[in-house]
Amino acid sequence: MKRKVFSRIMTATLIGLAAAFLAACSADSGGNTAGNPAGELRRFTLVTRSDTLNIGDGVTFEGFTFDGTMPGPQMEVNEGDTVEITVFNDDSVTHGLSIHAANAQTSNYVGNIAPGETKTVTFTADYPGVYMYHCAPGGHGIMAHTMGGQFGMFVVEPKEQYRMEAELGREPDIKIYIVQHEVYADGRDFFDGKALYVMFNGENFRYVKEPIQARPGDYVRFYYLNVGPNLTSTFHAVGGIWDDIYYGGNPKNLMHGTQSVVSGPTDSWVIDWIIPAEGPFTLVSHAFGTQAIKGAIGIIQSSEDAPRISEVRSEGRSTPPIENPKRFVSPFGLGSETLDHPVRFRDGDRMFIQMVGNSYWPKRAEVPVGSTVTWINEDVFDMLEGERTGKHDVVTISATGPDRFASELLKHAETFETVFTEPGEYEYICSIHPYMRGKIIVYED
Ligand SMILES: [Cu+2]
Repeated sequence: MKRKVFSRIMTATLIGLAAAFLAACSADSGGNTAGNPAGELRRFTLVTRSDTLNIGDGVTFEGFTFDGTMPGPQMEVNEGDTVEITVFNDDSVTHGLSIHAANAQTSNYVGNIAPGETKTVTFTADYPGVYMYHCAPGGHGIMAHTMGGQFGMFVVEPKEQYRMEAELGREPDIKIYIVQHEVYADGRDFFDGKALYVMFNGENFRYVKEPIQARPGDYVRFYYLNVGPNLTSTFHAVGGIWDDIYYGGNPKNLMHGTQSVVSGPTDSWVIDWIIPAEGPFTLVSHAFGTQAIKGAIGIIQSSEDAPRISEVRSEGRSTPPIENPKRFVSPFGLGSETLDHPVRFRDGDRMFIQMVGNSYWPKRAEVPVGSTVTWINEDVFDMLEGERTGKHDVVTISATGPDRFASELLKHAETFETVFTEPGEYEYICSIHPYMRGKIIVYED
């Protein structure tokens, strides 16, 4: 039966069940399972939705989540467990789930989940290690939704002990679960790999603001996952050398004594380390300009009298968004004017608006009366349909002037143009990805 995936697909009319699923989620997901005998049935429930999140320091983020946090819930099982994950799509757009801990094509069972629908996948956790999961509506949507905030960590604790644990005869003093991930301002930057922020567990400099407390000599284990979705990280402790590192977190993949671990998108490590002294140890992705300086820094504060903590979990913080954020990051929507600057075109300019990474770019364009504006679809994945495709259109949803426009669905490199005859503000969306928003401001020349 191993490695065999069972599907139990329940089509749903499930508003009543949603509450039950939410309750089940808080009851079942999360929590350390170490000590359970192997081979148990472990049930988890995830809820997909559109969300606005507080990501710290007066900044909010609008995207998609599992269970309302970015990263989503951390799930842990033991090697050999049977894992059942139910996904309820509590949104108006299609979502799904891809779970790397299964040696099986899980998106066949929990991919492409329509609004209001619930699907379940069951698999056995055959390989120990630290795994990524992410949204999987299918096709182009998989990439867009993963960038949009839908990802998390799934840990399969091994039957075989890690070397240091066996040698010391005890579990680590502290388990630190870290998901490194990028935040993008828009789909153009996503294409170009130009992250706005790079975070540990959902917040810039989260563990600089709240250092992780430890004592000299503590046995610390990191579960480190680089979600990406684009950048390759080099995780390092300033003032330390990693004692034991395990690629993917599998006890069979042991190496010793390195200054860093290299992780492409979705790569992971288990790192066992004895804290060598008192003092701060800065945790950092050593890609300084593209990652560390943008948020991928944390601190372990080591002192003899540090308060005792047993774990640091990887879920994003669950706090409601603040009321007047200084910045509103919305990769698919209009975002903040100070981030998503209006681009002012002049008479005689060629005026192109790209559709790229499920966003319009520039999101706001100012054009003189009489302008012809051309939209061009730079998304390449133009197969499939609905949430799974990179085909887009432009449709007016509100206007203070008389001009209205509605294009055909554009495939890659196809264009649509329209002329603006009167001043006004014209807001538009993509009819099949309605969270994509753009604005044309027509001014008197
Ligand atoms: Cu999704």
